[in-house]
Amino acid sequence: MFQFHLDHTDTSSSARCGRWETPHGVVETPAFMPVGTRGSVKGVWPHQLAETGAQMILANTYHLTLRPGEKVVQELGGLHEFMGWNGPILTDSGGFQVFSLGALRQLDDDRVVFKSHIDGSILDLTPARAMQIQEDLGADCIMCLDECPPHDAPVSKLEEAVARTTRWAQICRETHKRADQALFGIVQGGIHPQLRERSAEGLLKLDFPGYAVGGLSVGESPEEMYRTLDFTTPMLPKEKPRYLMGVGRPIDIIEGVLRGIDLFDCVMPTRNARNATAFTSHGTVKMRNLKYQTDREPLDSECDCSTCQQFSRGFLRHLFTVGEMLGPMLLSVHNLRFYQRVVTELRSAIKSNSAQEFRREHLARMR
Ligand code: PRF
Ligand code: ZN
Repeated sequence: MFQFHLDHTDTSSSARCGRWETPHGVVETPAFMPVGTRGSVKGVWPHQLAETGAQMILANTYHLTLRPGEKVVQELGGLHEFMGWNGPILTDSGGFQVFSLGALRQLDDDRVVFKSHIDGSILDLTPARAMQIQEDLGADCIMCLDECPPHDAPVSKLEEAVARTTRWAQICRETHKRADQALFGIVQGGIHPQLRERSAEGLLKLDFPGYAVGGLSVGESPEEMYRTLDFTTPMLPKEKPRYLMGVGRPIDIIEGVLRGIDLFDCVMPTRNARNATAFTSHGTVKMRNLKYQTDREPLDSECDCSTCQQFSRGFLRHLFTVGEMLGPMLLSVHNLRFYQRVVTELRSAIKSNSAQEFRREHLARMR
């Protein structure tokens, strides 16, 4: 279980393509995972997700433990059966959501206490509890409980976060029992080489089946994020999958792949779709714009998604103007297909040693 075969490494960069075997199927890497925070990729049927080329999707421990509760999900057959997605699933551990949703109450050596954003009840998340919840949910790949400080946190706070994340990773490693789940360690340490090194070193001793790079896309500049990847991915074992959490724009995915990242997730394609923002082969466009009122053309003439095969820009604009739910649904499918084409094209570019060239062409097209 969870064999990771590297097929090829690009000669012009650190980009690699591979095949990751999970109990619910193979993931060809580099891969992009759509986000289904509460067990649903908003507005998109599972069969449509598969049609966009999605192989693996992400769900969140924090949201699912609050509602409906992991025991309910377990009772209903586990996350795959519950959400009607029979492919691979990854769950995030909950720590990051506690911080980013401002639910944080108290952070100790051994736990993070938070107040539910739903009913105000107090929840107590320990590394062991994060493992129990994720075992009950039953995803294929689960994450250690970590601490992700904001970008502007003082270095002393970043150091504390690395120490806490390392200690918690140890507990997660010892507590986690399901052999049909891969548990990933998460490297923290902000944009500081020494802290990333310390974090990676502590996690490598625990010999996880894969490693995530956390703590990025939290307010630093794109250049700082790329530089951090420049020195962080080489600290991680070549023969194991590497996952860059919560990133990002299409260009960030390309830059991450060039630096040796295999897995990505981001709410951007679906969240932007709900705000009427479309990714196209020539950059992002706002579908509410009056200039589309009588436009008969498909959203993107170079797109092969089901939305672009059937509907005009004029119709899409109309849906958003009047607030029809079909607007976000159709645009989510289109944006997700755009992201999947980026990673699919990256995989073939890597095989022909032209990942750098792909990046140049992408930037030229977007201008
Ligand atoms: N840790 C966890 N989940 C995350 C992050 C992190 O650092 C990020 C940072 N971009 C997104 N999601 N557990
Ligand atoms: Zn399309």
